[in-house]
Amino acid sequence: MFSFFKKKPVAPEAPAAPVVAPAAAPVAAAPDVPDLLPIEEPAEKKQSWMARLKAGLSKTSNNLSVLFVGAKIDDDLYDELEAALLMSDAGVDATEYLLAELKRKVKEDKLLDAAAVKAALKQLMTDLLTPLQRPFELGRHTPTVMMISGVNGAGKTTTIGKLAKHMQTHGQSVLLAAGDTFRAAAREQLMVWGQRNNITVISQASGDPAAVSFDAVQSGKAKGVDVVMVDTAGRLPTQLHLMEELKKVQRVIGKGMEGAPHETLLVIDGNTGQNALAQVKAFDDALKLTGLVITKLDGTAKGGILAAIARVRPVPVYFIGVGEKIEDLQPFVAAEFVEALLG
Ligand SMILES: Nc1nc2c(ncn2[C@@H]2O[C@H](COP(=O)(O)OP(=O)(O)OP(=O)(O)O)[C@@H](O)[C@H]2O)c(=O)[nH]1
Ligand SMILES: [Mg+2]
Repeated sequence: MFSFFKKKPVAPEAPAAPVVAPAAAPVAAAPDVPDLLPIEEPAEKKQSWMARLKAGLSKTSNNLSVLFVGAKIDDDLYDELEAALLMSDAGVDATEYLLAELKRKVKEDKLLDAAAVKAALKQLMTDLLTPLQRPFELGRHTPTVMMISGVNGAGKTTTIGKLAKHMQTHGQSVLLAAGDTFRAAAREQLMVWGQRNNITVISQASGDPAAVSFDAVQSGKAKGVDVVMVDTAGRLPTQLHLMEELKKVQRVIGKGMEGAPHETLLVIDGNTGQNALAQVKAFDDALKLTGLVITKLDGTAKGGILAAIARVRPVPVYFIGVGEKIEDLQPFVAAEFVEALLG
């Protein structure tokens, strides 16, 4: 079973979300929102996704796997494992944590062969990453307002495009705000894309990102659309005035609709190494992120950065991307990811 979005069929004040949406959804505000669970992926599609994820993370998985081939369980193995984890972008904290836990497990369970130690590492990694796994919920608000942030070129606009199309195929109406008002080309890119895909894009030539976002939220409310996604211009966390501008966009969205944005996402390029962790910290400090999207795991990404995030700043990872096609963006599933990393 494979789900892309999780629909929230209960009223906001209701307690914990059910794992599977009941068939008869008692939604007062949006009675015609279709049930989005479960969604079966064709086996061959799912396979090609795993193959791409595996290929993307092959550098790390090769480095880790080779250590365990016919290895003795000794200090040399632990030293090499430490180096391989650090090389994978796991960072010092997660590396030390994983090594200490692994040593404890080896002793406790009296593990004697390398394959069993590798299996124990796999389990530890899965346990570490599982808290990052969180289904993306739709249907709780009308509209669900999402704001997308990130450094330049991380994959924000591409991700918005893919998410919009996925949402459309799940019967959701989508409206986009061209909040990247720095470059005319960025606005054009989104407008053309919107026309081609029959998705309304709110844009303003006179570029104030907060105003565009406000308009989009107002329009989304008036039209009763399901999802409003606000694109923003790329910026570095060190560009303090631009970070302030982003906070303003977020505040003004809240003036357009109370409680919005319901999701504030950070898009990270999976190839950025340890700097990705600095990005998560800085954007989270500024915006209180609700989730991450990690893109470009098909390139030279090493994957260990998720372990670093899990240990140091555990913001949920909603989606991961392994390419530029629509099906290349999928929900993050810890067990799948670890299979690709240590399979
Ligand atoms: N290989 C690969 N390329 C990707 C992926 N996601 C996005 N890209 C590419 O990355 C480049 C930048 O993507 P954009 O979506 O424009 O990035 P952005 O964050 O909106 O960039 P700015 O608005 O300029 O800050 C484009 O060439 C995308 O096609 C991915 O998962 N894999
Ligand atoms: Mg962009």
